[in-house]
Amino acid sequence: MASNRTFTMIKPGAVRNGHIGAILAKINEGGFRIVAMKYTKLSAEKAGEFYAVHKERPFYGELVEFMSSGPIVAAILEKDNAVADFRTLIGATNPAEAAPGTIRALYATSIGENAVHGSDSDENAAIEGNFHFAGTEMF
Ligand code: FUP
Repeated sequence: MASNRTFTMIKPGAVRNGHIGAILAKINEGGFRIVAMKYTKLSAEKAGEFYAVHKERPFYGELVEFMSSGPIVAAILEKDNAVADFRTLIGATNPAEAAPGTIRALYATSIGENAVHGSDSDENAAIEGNFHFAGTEMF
């Protein structure tokens, strides 16, 4: 059975470009309930840890640098079928391929700076949520 939680980050580029409010509105309109949320900044070490699965990829260094370049909004979101429905809401990794109206189509500037993160599985949603939040910060 699909879990009802996913994890997201509004990435530094979208924060810098003033899109926090608009992205939260899309999340709200998409029917997601906020379980946990914080405005924070990843150190390079923490960003590297979060994206460790991509360690061998050519874009890893740039990804870590970008993700630690400024503040982010991290959140756990709840909805039936949360992981899949959130990935539909955000669109393809490459904004040039993202469906019209999706968060990445609207607010991402490139594949590397693609506005938001969305967990790709129930297992990763739980791991990523626990990476950023203590149980006492989830409501
Ligand atoms: P997604 O699940 O859509 O966030 O995409 P991935 O897990 O494949 O990629 C994670 C992040 O790595 C992306 F958000 C941006 C970065 N990335 C690149 O910079 N170039 C690529 O070709 C693929 C991913």
